[in-house]
Amino acid sequence: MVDPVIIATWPFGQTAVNAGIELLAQGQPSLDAAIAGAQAVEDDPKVNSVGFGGLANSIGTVQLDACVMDGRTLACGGVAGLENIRHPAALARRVMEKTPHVLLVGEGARWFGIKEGFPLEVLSTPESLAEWEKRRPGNKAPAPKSGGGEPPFSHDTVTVLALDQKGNLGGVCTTSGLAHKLPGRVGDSPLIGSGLYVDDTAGAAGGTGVGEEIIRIGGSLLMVEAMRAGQSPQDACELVVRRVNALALRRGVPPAKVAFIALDPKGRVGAACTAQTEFQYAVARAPKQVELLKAKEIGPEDK
Ligand code: SD4
Repeated sequence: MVDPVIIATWPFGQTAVNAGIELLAQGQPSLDAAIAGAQAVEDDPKVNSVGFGGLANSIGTVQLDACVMDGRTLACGGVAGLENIRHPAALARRVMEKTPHVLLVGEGARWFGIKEGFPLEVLSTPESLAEWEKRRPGNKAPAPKSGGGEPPFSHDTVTVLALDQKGNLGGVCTTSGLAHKLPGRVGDSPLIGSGLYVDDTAGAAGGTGVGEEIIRIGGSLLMVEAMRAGQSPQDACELVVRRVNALALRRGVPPAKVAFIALDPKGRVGAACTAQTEFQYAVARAPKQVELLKAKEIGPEDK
């Protein structure tokens, strides 16, 4: 039997790993634990970047992105630009399990959710609307221009990676994406290989931050392939951050704020982020043993 472990992005990842480790300790599969953990964050209205209470796009509509992946078989599913359904990760799982497809978008994803019995809801809260208004472009000094043409926002996708007692890996990535994004904009989070990739034979990896920069380098697949080639999860995360930095240099822009986490089949974890991202992540190895850790920051000049 393998000692289970679960890892999730940002301080609210503690909510996710707390929920997920209970299931793992009972012998539940990694994907179930990762989805339960992600859903605890989706349901939290205080987290205004994931699920219910997420920040809206430029025309005031909340559009959610999510994907899930099962490391045993590489089965995966995703939804993008999803409106009015608060549990995009659970719906992504239905795409994986009940359709021959990997990704459903927009109205089609919503239609599928209704068909699957998901209730329709207004996802904005008075608090998320107030925060959205505060962050309206022009309401505040613009953030420094970066590789992603980065507007002022905080980075708050929840990506959850889990290893269960049988040694299988599962992962979830779920977000409302960048606040004030263009309607229809899809980030890295629902894209297999970008926001998430999971393969039992190599490792699991996920990202958060400016999605355009993560998509550009296929961030999560890159990390998993680095682990397959023998790198530790920590080295794999640092490799992709260096890739983001090098690409920003080539493009003549400051590196975007991005962060990555990784977990291998041995239960080793890693995390790294670009400069000034101040990325923290949560790790649980047993119920009541939750740690919040600070990721290594790597700037363009760091070797
Ligand atoms: C996106 N990667 O939509 C997401 C946003 C994010 O922390 O991670 N914020 O680009």
